[in-house]
Amino acid sequence: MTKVALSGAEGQLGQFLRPRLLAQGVDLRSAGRHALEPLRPGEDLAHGDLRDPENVDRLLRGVDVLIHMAGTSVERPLPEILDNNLVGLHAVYEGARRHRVKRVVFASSNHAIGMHEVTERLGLDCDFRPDSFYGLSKMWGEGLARLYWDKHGIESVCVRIGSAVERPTELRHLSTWFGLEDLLQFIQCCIRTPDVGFVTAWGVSNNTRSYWTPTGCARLGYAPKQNAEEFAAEILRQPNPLDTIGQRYQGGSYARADYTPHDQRPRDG
Ligand code: 15L
Repeated sequence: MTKVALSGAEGQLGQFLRPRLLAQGVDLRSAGRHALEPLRPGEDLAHGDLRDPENVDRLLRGVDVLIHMAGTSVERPLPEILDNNLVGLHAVYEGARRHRVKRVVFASSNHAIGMHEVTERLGLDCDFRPDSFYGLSKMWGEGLARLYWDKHGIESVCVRIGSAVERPTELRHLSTWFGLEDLLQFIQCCIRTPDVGFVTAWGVSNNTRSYWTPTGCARLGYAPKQNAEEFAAEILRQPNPLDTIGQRYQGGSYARADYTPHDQRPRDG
């Protein structure tokens, strides 16, 4: 039976996935930075800062597939991003190498490409255009995952997660929503598919207004069933919380934050 580890189990997506994967009979080890309360007697748990190789060893011993949800998941000052999303991720991939983990599911983000304008429809081969240090760390993470596949044979699924929330709540979500049932299906595909090699996929539902294509992933057998359009009428009645800059870029508020207006940029020679 496939042994699966889930890091970041105390985070928003980890909290959603952990009980559901257990209920489906997945042989799961869950880990957070701090000790977790067991959801059932004898649940396999680990914890600790993943920059420490001993904690990584406890997380990965005997594991086939790591669902790596740990790390900083929003924009933060650069030193925090460097520690958690670069140093921490490197420690995890080195651990995967020590323990011959077959596959890592790396939670990348749409913010790695968030400076593309909302009028663009992007394929997976689009240029990286990070909208924040957070997005930049996800671009680096995808590069690290590629390195460990090419050089060390560790498979990775880099999932560029859109807006993984229970239901869309603002206009941007009509394009970026990753419904939680689709997220669960996506993770199940990542666990079950025999060989994937290195694959990048959009973590997105089958949204009519998606910025990204394809919304599914043939290599994983992922075929999203949810569509944010179902909520469109309700959302279109509400004001858009983003200002004109935020509305212009796919990354929304991440693109807006710390944005230098054109009249304050360097002048042409
Ligand atoms: C992300 O990557 C973040 O982790 C999440 O908090 C949201 O901001 C999401 O992207 C989004 O773009 O909606």
